[in-house]
Amino acid sequence: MTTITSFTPLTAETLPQRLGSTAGLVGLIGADAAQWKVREVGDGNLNLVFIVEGAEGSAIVKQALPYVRLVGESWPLPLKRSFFEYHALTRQAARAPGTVPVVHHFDESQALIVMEFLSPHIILRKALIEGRELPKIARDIGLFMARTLFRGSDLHMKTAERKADLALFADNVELCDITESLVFSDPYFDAPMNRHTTPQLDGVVAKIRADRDLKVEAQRLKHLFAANAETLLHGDLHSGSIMVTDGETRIIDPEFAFYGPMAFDVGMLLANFWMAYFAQAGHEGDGSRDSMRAYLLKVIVDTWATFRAEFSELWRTERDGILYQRALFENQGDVLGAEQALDHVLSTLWTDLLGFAGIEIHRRILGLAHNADFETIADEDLRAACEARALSFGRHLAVNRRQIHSLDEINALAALIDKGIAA
Ligand code: SR1
Ligand code: MG
Repeated sequence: MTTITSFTPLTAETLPQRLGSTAGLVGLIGADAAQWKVREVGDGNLNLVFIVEGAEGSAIVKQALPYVRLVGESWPLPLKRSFFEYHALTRQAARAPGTVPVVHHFDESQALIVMEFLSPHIILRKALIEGRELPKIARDIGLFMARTLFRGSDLHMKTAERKADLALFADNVELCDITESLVFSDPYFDAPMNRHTTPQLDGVVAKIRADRDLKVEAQRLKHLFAANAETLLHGDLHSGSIMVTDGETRIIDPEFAFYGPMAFDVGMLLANFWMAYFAQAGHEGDGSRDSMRAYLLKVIVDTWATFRAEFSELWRTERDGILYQRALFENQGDVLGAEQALDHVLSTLWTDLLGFAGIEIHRRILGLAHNADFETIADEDLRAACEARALSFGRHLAVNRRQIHSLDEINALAALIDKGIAA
């Protein structure tokens, strides 16, 4: 093995030589590094990702780069995001067992994580674009969110442990900054890295930048994101951060992890299901997607129902932190008081998640980082029509969220907008 002390990016050629004595990798795939087959498969915005196959198995080696891969070296980004990803994965594995890839090795100086290669899993976003109706995702993701968000918060954690963790993740500044800028601000002014389907959406974009109510709501939600350190978030929970088979769901890529509002993860996730819904019209070349549309709206309903049920169960059984202590409620025989408090927590979460969902929709169509759901629609007029409908829906979510009381109600509106009956 070559000993390298300062950070050096791996290549498919250098990886066997550099990691040939790494116990966490050798133990997994076999010791004869000369036989390893290595492919770089990273297609995300930030990192290198290698699949390494040896005589005895396979593994993923993920390495951060000192810049944003999507943009290039002109946008430096610290390697420490790999440290936060590693620590987030260990916490998620403890709080929601079986939901994230198993980590076998972490090298902080090389910003690399060796982890389980998930196969035959594919990225959920790709599956939804293909029209695959996966039977387990709503339940699996609903449970993942409830367990990680509840168990990482002051509702459950011991206060000293939680405050130490809060301090640890507070240093993930640059990745928070990406979200603060790209998600909450850039789409609403002429930011240099923005792009949109042009000229088709030019008029819509001008209207959005002049939309005072929408901009105020975007900033109120940014305020919440920046100031409400409620729990350890995944931080980038979209359909590109989830790998699936029909029978299994795993959540990947928590490098944006930090302490923020619970509603952010839930809202971002549901927004990506709604965007998949509005993109279906662009993927109808091979036949009607009506069944897929109905499936996606049901996934949204079922994900939230699972989340609520599990969060409520944890509230009743694992509420051992500093908030809403049992001493004030159950221990005085006031079970209803605890239920009333739960209702308040869930109702705030509901309103906020709708807002975050609306904002996520805007940034995926108007900002730097777009979604394959829309981007793979080759006909630009059709793509723009799908995007315009999603934007109109996203504005309802962000601006009118306090008046929305159920998913049935908002999904009915989504269907009317999708059919061109409402705007
Ligand atoms: C510069 S990074 C752009 C986006 O990619 C990541 O997946 C996050 O969603 C981020 O906002
Ligand atoms: Mg990612």
